[in-house]
Amino acid sequence: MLVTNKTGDARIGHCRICNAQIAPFMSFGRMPIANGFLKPDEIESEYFFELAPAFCDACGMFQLIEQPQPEKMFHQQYAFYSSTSRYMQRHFEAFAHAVINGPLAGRADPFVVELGSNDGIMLQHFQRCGLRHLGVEPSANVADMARNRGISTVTTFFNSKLAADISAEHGSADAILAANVMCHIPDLPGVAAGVQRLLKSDGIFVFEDPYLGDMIAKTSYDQIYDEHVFIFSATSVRRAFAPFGLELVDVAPQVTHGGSMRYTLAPKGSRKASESVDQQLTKEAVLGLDRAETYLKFKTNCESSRIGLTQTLERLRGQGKRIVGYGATSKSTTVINYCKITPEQIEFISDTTPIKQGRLSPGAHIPVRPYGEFLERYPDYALLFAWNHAAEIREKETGFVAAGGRWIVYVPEIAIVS
Ligand code: DWN
Repeated sequence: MLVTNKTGDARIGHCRICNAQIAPFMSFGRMPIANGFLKPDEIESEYFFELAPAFCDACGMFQLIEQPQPEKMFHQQYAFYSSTSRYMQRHFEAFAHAVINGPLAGRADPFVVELGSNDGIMLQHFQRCGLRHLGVEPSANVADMARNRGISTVTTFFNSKLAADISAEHGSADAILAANVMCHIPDLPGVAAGVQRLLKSDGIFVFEDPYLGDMIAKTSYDQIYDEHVFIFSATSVRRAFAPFGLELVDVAPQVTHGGSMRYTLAPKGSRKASESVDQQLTKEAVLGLDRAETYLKFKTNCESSRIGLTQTLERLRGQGKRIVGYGATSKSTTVINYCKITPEQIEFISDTTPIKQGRLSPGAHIPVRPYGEFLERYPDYALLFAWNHAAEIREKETGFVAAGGRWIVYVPEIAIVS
């Protein structure tokens, strides 16, 4: 059953995929919009909801019990631009070329659709190769950026009706792609129906998202926030898409976003599944991803992580150390609010994204400042909120470490490193 709270947001008692009864196994408490970086005069009207995950025993889907309305999260002021990381730019270039040189190779005039195409970080490679493409992106500001770069983009949410419209205008798609998008969509069955409608009978649907197995193994609970209504596994993806005639034919782990999985699906019977699928399903059973006790242990690990981080920050503050956050990530909203981190503990959060600078972090209202301020006067410690970009960041911040600066990390465990 789906009920709405007094602000009209969906709070569920049944699984979004299979309708079995579900209940949260833990709560991270009252949480603001993860990308809701705000101006001081917006504090009064700041929106909160309860961040509480549940695991469906019946179909294995990990999901939020309550998710704010999409319009509260994705809009003209959406604060996340995919192209902020050089590493991610290279990742999406490689993703695009793997599709161009793999499943699209030899096809006459192929047509590619990307769901949640953001600022065009991936589609630009199809455009440069002169391939027919279309991005579907609901956040107007990032969609405008893509269009300004010549990437065909429509500003809307994807569903079965849009699939029919696209198909009527451009024909069926040879490939439908999505990166860090599918896990954001509460009506996954509706999107699966749209994919089924738009995809050619020999087409492929490839998407990647943060992987449940990594999140459990690393206690990276900060992957859980309003936008991520699902955290997928091969088990849950296979079951969720099967009713729409889409079969999981390949899985490939990715290092991005702290551990992701790329899933390839195809119309049933159109392709032979690779061995990777059965291997991953077996791995997930061994990891216990299908068992309720795994999530109770995860809850205990989250609580230990919170205590460890809080104590570390208090100890350093007691020593009079300056601590600055590095990367005003969506993930940091969960950490900051769950651990009740305050502007007294963290002086500011450094971020390279102009739209976040000069604003306050959601919930805790820690100032977000331009990266230049981090460089100008290094703090004693930097709390690495953008831990998923650690390799790229530590490579460029050798000056900080040389000046005696230290990183505070919390994934996979609390540590101070140089
Ligand atoms: O699914 C999602 C993922 C893919 O991206 C979205 N729902 C939203 C977003 O999540 P996030 O905000 O946690 O993503 P990132 O990529 O971890 O965010 C990195 C942040 O850190 C950006 O605001 C840019 C900033 N940054 C920085 O200041 N200096 C990043 C790098 C690499 C840097 O060197």
